[in-house]
Amino acid sequence: MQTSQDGTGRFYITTPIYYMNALPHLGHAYTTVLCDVMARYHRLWGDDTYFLTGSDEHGEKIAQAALASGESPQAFVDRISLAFRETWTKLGISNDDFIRTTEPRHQAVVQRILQEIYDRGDIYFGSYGGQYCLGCERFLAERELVDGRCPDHGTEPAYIEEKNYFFRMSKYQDWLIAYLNEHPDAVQPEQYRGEVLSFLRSPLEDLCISRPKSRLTWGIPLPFDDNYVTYVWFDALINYISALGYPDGELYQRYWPAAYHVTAKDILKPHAIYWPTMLKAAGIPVYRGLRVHGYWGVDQAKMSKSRGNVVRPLDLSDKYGVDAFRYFLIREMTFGQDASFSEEAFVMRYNAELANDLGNLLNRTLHMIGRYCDGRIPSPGDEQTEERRTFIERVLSTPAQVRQAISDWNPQGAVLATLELVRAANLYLELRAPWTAYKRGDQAHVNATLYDVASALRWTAVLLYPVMPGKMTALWQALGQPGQPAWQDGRQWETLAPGAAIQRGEVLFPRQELVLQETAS
Ligand code: ME8
Repeated sequence: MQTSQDGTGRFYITTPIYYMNALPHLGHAYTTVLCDVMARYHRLWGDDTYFLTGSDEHGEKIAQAALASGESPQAFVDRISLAFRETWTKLGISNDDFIRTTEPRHQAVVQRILQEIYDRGDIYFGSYGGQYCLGCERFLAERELVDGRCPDHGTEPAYIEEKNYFFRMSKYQDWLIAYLNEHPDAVQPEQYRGEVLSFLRSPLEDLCISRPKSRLTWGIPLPFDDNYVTYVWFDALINYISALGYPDGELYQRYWPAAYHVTAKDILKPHAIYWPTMLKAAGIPVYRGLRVHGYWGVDQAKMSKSRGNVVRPLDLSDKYGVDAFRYFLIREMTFGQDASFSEEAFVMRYNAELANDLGNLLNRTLHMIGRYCDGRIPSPGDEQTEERRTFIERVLSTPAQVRQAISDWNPQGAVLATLELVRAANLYLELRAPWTAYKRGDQAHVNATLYDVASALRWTAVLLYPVMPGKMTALWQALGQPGQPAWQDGRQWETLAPGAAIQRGEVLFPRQELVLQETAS
């Protein structure tokens, strides 16, 4: 059976490399957790998976932030980049590599690609004046401005005119339109693909790809003119292949054909327009897919430093546990749409779904297995009733639903399908009432019921493992299973071996009270 979306059994997934001008917030955590969850699902069913994240360390925005904090740019990015890596470790992120754009391995590839495109005649020297948004680190077309301001940053762009190098992006406009039409899967969800195609209906301008060193020194020098450094996007996008050791690296050969980039909608254009045309100009195949998600707001407002409502991921994971935080992010946001964060909603979901639905099911099941079955997973027996068959069918169809949801880039759907299974198991317990069967001495009924529910819990541990690796390992071990949750293909029911001794440890998801603290911004 082919196991990945590209039919090769391989899966390469990347986060954006975040700007190292401030500490990570909820938005960065979401994309990174999401990619981690996707990578872990693919690893679960045996795909050869590679997961990359990293840091974008050059450019004016970062040089200014370093200046403001009184540090050299290098010392500043060293510090922030370390903070990002520490955050990812604490959030259980299982990336295979972390690329920094200040690393020589990256700079060498950027210079090589610049030279290649220059030699092919697609980079030229010219003069340009335009509206530059520092927040976006790009020139905005007049038609992108709203009331003279950048719609994303709410700031007025600065008019900049200077002599620079340009990438002949306009030359690739027709090619890109044809490519996107022939590869409808390249940019998804559909609304974002539509946005790109609609932007491409107007003429595409060439891309300014340099900054004079007289104005900015914090960047990679152009290999063909030492008076200039590379523009941030031309530098940053290349991380996706420099980290794989382009052009000769084994990792590049192995993973580039299976590449999926994940970003939020703010950087759709650089990823859907600049990057494919850059790749085309350099003679490199286009990535397999760009997957674009929406924006997190906080309590219905935009998250921003000036509003003082920036959500720090470690505050939440320290308070409620890393797995609960990961669960909420994936469960709450529908991929592609915007979502709003509030601690009330977080605690409500936690209590209803993790503490009640899942936590109580586990507590009751372990308690009854302890009491009625000598603390060992009972034998399933051979009862063939309709209600039992229906439940078993239900359990066995869930793994396929989860797998389909992941292949559709619907991780929320994967979580909800598993949650439905948990709810069905709670109903099954009520319906079968093993406690009354025990009183009347019907041990076969008790055993069959508790075996079935324990099997559902076993699958729950497997199916939610990518989202909550720590807690689902604890659940798995509570059921007396060795090691960590493992996927088993096939529809066989008896994957849970009878006789295993259950382990009753700490409560998996203790109920939480909502305590809101004033947090310093
Ligand atoms: O754009 N909701 O870096 P960046 C959801 N360095 N996701 C959010 C978010 C929010 N409110 N805010 C940020 C850059 N993100 C470039 C990328 S890639 C070659 C170079 C996430 O630090 C989301 O993934 O501004 C978004 O696309 C990214 O952070 C932007 O990060």
